[in-house]
Amino acid sequence: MRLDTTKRRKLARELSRIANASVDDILRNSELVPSAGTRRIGITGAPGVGKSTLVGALAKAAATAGRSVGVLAVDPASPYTQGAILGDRIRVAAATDDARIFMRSLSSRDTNDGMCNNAADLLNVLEHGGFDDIMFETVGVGQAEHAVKTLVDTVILLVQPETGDAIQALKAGILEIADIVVIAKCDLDGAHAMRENITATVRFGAHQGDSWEVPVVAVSVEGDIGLEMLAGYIDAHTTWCEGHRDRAAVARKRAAYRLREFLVRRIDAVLKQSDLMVGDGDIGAAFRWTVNQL
Ligand SMILES: Nc1nc2c(ncn2[C@@H]2O[C@H](COP(=O)(O)OP(=O)(O)O)[C@@H](O)[C@H]2O)c(=O)[nH]1
Ligand SMILES: [Mg+2]
Repeated sequence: MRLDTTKRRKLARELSRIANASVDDILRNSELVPSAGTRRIGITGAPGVGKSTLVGALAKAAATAGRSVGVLAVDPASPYTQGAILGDRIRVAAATDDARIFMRSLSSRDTNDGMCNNAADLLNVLEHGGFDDIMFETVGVGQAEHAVKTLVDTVILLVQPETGDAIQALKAGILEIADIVVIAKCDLDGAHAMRENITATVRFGAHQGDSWEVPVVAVSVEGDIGLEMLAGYIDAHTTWCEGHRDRAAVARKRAAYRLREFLVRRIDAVLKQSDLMVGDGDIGAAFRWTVNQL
């Protein structure tokens, strides 16, 4: 599939509309386009770990192989706009000219939670762009961690040598959400030791309790190392999902995520009005008042 300018603009406009939609807006048009069943790949990790660069390289490789890719990043620092990757610091800038690639970044709703509004709806809209693959880049903190696990099929977690990333990842339990761990920027010192370390941890944890063994891959986009191997693991995980995941159960989880997000936003809106009531001491009354406002 190739996107012409008209299709690109239309998709970009639709994504903006959904990104800014209130819960009521969404519910008014709640016959949301259903998921098209497109393969969804989540790329997550700390800011600056190399997510956007890796997404650019993976998208470019896919496009070269004739696949089309739609990318959504929840991070305004990600250098994408209306279907392009910005800035010459990204070596894969050529990817942007590829008619098979569409990239878009959005702001997260606040700095702590790392997720945008209506993520489930945005991914469904992107799917209906007709791409072969969808990639979803997030910083993987707060709600974003839960969102990426629920809303994508394959979660790729990036960690970087020479930082506290590995320790942080272990502490935060974020390794738990990974289907594939990437030691990013493996051209930097310490990548090998880190790979050993994380591999041991992942094996020890054997956290998924199923037949998928989480691979730990060292990748450098700068040095063109490990990209093919990573693409191979992504394909292997897709095949594994087909054999081991119940699509109906996945759809139910995604629907539950969507409902929960709407409810949380409504509760937040109501709480903004009920601050004074909570302050006056009668917590039971405040609770009943708040529930009644929903
Ligand atoms: N040495 C090295 N630097 C990289 C590599 N990949 C990305 N970077 C650099 O790391 C910085 C952050 O990259 P970016 O993709 O924006 O990270 P993000 O915030 O996780 O999306 C940029 O300056 C990149 O050029 C790599 O493979 N090796
Ligand atoms: Mg980025």
